[in-house]
Order: sequence, then C-alpha cells, then structure tokens
Amino acid sequence: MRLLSLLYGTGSVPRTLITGGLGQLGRGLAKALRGKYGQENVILSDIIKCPDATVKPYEYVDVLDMKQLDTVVVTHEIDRVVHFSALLSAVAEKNVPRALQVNATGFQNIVEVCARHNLMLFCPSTIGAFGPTSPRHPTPDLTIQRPTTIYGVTKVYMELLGEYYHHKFGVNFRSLRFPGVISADTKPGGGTTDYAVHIFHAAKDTGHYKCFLREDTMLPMMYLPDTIRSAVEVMDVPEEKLKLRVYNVTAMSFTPAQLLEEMKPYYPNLTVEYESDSRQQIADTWPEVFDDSGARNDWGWSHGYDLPKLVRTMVTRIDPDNPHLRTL
Ligand code: AKB
Repeated sequence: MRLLSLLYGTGSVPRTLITGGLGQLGRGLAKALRGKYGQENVILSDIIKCPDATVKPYEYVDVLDMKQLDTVVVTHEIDRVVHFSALLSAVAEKNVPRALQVNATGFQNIVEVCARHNLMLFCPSTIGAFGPTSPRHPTPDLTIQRPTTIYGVTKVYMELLGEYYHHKFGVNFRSLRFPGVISADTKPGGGTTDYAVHIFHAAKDTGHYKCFLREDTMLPMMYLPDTIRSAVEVMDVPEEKLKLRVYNVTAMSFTPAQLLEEMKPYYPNLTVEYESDSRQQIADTWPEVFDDSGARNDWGWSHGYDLPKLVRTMVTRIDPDNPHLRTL
C-alpha cells in the first residue's frame, strides 16, 4: 500500500470503476481488485438493480449517459475505468442498432470521459476483432482485421479509438483480445464460444447437450481466473514495457469434440448432438489458434489452466458430487 500511496497520492490507492460489471467478468475482476486495493476502492456498475450486498459499492451507470459518467467519476474520485459494457457476438448480430449504441457510442463516451479526467482505461477486445481474411492458425497481434460481425467491427473501432486517444490525448489505454472465456459461477451472455460453458451444465443436469457449433470448430479459449489475472496484470505493466496498446492473450484451443473427449472420464454417458446455427458462420471466420507471444515476451503473460486442468476445475465447481472426481 505504501508504494501505491507514492504512485496515487498520500493515503490513496487507485479507485476503479467497472462498467457492465454484472456480466461474466465483472464480479471476478472486482473481487481481485478489491483484494488488492480494498473493497471501497472498486465501484461495480451496471444498468440493472444491485442484486445483493456482496457486489457493493455499486452504482447504476448507463454508458450512454455522459453526464452520469462524469458524475460517478467525480463523486467517487475514480482513477481507472474497466469498461466491460458490450453486446457479445451472437446477440449483437440480432440487434445491430443496439450493438452500435452500446459497443461503439458507449466506448466513445468512456474514452472521452477518461481523457477529460485523466483516467487509465482498460477495455477488453476479442478474437472476434479478426475475420475471414486474417491468418487463423495462428493469428498474430498485428495482422489484417476485417471482421464480418457487428461485434467485431465495433471492437476494431474500440481498439483504434483507444489507440488514437492514447497518442493524441495521452489516455493510458490498454486492451487485451480475449478468447472464449469459460466460467463456473457466472454465465456468458450471448457469445459464439458459450457452448464451452453450457456443456458443463448440460452434462450435470441432463447428460445430453445439443451443440450449436460443428464438432471440428476450433476456437481459442481461457478459464475465467486466467482472464481476470491477465487484466489485473496488464493494468500494472510499467509503461516502458508495453510495445502495443492491444495484445492477444490465450490459454488453449480446442474443438467441441476435443472438449467432449476430455469430459468423458467424468461423464461416461454424456451424449452430444451437433446442430450448427448462425453462430457457426461467425466461428468459421475467427482465429483457431491465437498467437499471444507478444504478451508473453513483453510483460510476462502466462496461463495457468490448460484443457485437462480446466475440465477438472469446472467439474469440481459445477458438479462437486461427481463420483469420478474421487478416482481420477
Ligand atoms: C463471443 O463469443 O462473442 C465472446 C468473444 C469470443 O468475444 N465470448
């Protein structure tokens, strides 16, 4: 805390505002940051009613309302913003105007507020920021980005606008391109990689899963605690180590068939039928293997969970009475 006080002023530590904080990533990141900086120094926010006291401090914040953003930043003396508000790939395709509002206008508002109040800004990007003309196996940090989804288009806009505000106005903008994020306690909200979470619940509840992607669809993935740690780490990287403002990060790549194979020892009777829908067209344009050597070399990123460890941990969290956990 003493070093933090030197950095952020006497007796103070960085105060963080998390937007879209009640989605898949917000609570986990808030917990990590609150452990590091103190409960009162991390403000979760979203546009739904505070669900319970454990998420507090909590504020209603609509990222489309500039005045409200200014007010919350000033009132809570915010130093950093983690901007999670966004529509994910599949839901964004179903409501393009809303995706443009939340993902593009919402980010414009946030980066402008960060410039105005001199705040650090972390905003995640995604494998979805690449498209059919990008190299897919592996996909490097710097390459062609011509996504064909509105989600991807708005995320490329976010990356470019963040970089522009960095060089034009000095905003300390940082971003990581996340792969599919697999979580046990929180659910993803309408993405193309969601099958890799749904299958664990279906395995426990019914023993059968209808997968909306083909069995050979390879996508990069990561377990939530690794995702959160990568965000915490990149916000702390000294400026001189950052060669990019936006880095790829990943942990593994697998197909639905490979995930099923890894789950079989825990669920020998699990059956999966494959019936691909519109999400298949999205997945077919995304990276299969993500090259995150930039993050590994420049600031020491390393993942903690590979596929076997991910599967065991998910089964332990979601289905703690699974009898095979004791013997495997
Ligand atoms: C999605 O599938 O839309 C997200 C992502 C990879 O960004 N999980």
